[in-house]
Amino acid sequence: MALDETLRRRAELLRKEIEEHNYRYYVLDSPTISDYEYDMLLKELERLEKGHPGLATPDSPTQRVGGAPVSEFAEVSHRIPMTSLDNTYNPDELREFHARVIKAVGEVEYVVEPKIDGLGVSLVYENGVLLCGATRGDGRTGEDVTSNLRTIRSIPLRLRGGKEQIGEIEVRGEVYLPIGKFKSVNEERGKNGEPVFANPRNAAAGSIRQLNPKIAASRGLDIFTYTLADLRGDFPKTHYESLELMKELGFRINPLIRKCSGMDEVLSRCRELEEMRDSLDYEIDGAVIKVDSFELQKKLGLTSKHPRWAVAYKFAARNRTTKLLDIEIQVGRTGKITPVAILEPVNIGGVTVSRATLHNAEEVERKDVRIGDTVMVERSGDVIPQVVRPLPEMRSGNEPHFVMPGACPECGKPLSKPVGEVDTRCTNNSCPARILWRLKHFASRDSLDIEGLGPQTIIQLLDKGLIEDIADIFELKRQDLLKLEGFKEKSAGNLISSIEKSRNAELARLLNGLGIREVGRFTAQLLSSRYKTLEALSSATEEELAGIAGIGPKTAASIATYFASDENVALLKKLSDLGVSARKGTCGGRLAGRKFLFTGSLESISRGDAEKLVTSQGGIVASGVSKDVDYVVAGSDPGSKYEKAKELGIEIIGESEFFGLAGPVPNGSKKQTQKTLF
Ligand code: 1X8
Repeated sequence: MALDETLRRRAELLRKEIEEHNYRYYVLDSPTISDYEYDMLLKELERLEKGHPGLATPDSPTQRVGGAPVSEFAEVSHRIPMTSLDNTYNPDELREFHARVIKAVGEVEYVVEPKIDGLGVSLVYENGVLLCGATRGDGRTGEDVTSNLRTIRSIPLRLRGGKEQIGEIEVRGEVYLPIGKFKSVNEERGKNGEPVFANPRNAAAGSIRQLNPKIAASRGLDIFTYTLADLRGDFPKTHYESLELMKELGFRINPLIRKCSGMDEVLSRCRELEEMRDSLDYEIDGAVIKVDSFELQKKLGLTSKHPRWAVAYKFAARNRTTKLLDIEIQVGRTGKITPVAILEPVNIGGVTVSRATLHNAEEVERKDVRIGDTVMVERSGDVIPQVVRPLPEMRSGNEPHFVMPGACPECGKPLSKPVGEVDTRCTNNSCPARILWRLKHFASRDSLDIEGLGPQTIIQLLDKGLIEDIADIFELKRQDLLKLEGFKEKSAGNLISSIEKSRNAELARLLNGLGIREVGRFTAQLLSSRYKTLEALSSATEEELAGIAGIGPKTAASIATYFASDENVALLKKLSDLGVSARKGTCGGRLAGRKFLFTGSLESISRGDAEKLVTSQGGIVASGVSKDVDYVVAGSDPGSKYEKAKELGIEIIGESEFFGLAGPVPNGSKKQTQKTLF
């Protein structure tokens, strides 16, 4: 075989394999190889294509990231218009919709789906390969955002299941930014002095309309697809079947979609979806109800604007206008100053909102929010409510501008705002607000978890001068506690014994509790498994820390700075003199030091959650089979790792044995909800 042919075949094989892993990771949420192994495959393909440009194909996974920036998007006209849905706002309106359907075509089955609050897009495939991706635009004409959509790993670049011959299809769906990603994108933008996004939908729209695909790629967009159109050949008879077909073709379908017969079932499913609203990792603003049969859909037809066979049932809006009564200054644990809007209380989707973040002084200025303004307030998922914008037409003209004070409202020391930074800070380490935060954080569940030492008790202890820093907690006596309001012999005794218990805390908890900037739970865990003692960590150099996988230069610098401060050294000595010592080993410790390798797909938990469970219990996740692996956890369809593990005589366990060792499945594991998919 000619060399070129060998290389071409290798490239083809790599592309197939990489897309398969993409699918397992991004669509099924059940990867079968480690990130490292995946990167190695991708790197090999990149090298091949770079060395032999003729080998590159448009559906290659290397083409997902890094197309060249464009100056504007081309227009795309939709062959089938992208209609919008008619909205209903209460059960009565939904029953009216049902009555119209019944009148026209008789009894029907419905499919009820969550309505994703994102950005509608269309994806056209030709001969099984993604040809064009466009925004909805005005429904007739959208924008060609193919290079940005390619960066979404759950969009197949090539259809799966040997269906390449399927001809030309169009798939529609909703691109969205997961709420967790929305929070981090906004946090980053706030830090850089860029305007924050009001909600995940704006963030998704802004990301898809990025002219530079590298930026779009960095945001972490995802998609749920929900419509299959224009398929030549064997077309399914119902919408539900078309969803199943889309799943086979490699598309990501929302796991909460259900078939319902009759309006009572539909309404009860809508209520269930509304109840789930706050626990999802994406925003939904309602439910979509569709007639399942395509034949009946066709019979029902369209009005000039909307299909007659589908309707949206909208949940209560997540934004409301209210009065901005004042802007307060909040001092955080690290001294960061946040302007907080004090609002006339307003109910937003079942939650009373009386405070909202304004992020920083620049943001207040940019939005031109003034005290006394009527403002639009928005709440997404469990994110802190935000002031989106003022309504200037409601002004009387007497609304004063906000002025950032020059001194900390808590300690009176001057505030500092280094040139080039966005955040204003109180740099006084002894600022009472900062001390209170530090103590609360130290006693909190993720840190030392001192039961009975809540914010109210801490405030009383500070007020009475019984504590000033975290070490003072360990000098408290029963008599001290009896001086506090609400403390009796029993409660005082209980608190003293929970403080005693935490004197010998796990290193990861102690590290988290110290409140070192950039060191949260995860990093604390990582550091504690690497350095078994606080002393060892404190003598690590910045370079050494930066060399640890998972620790960035900023975190390394922050840790080094923490341990270089005389004040912190004195605090740590005080803790140690009081007998506070970090226990060796890591948090939880049920799996301390034991190494696990996963292969095959797990039933009741996602791979990511299973791995987190291992690390949270002090165990280690291995990426390949080797003699030092203690257990191989085999799910269904285990791969070659299983054979190799058998060869090496490593103990192979199933899922239930794994949970026996590690403890129960944590709540909210993604896989638990996905199990019900179809
Ligand atoms: C819009 C949306 C639809 C669905 C989910 N989210 C949306 N935003 C769905 O069908 N599952 S359908 C739709 C439309 O037709 N405009």
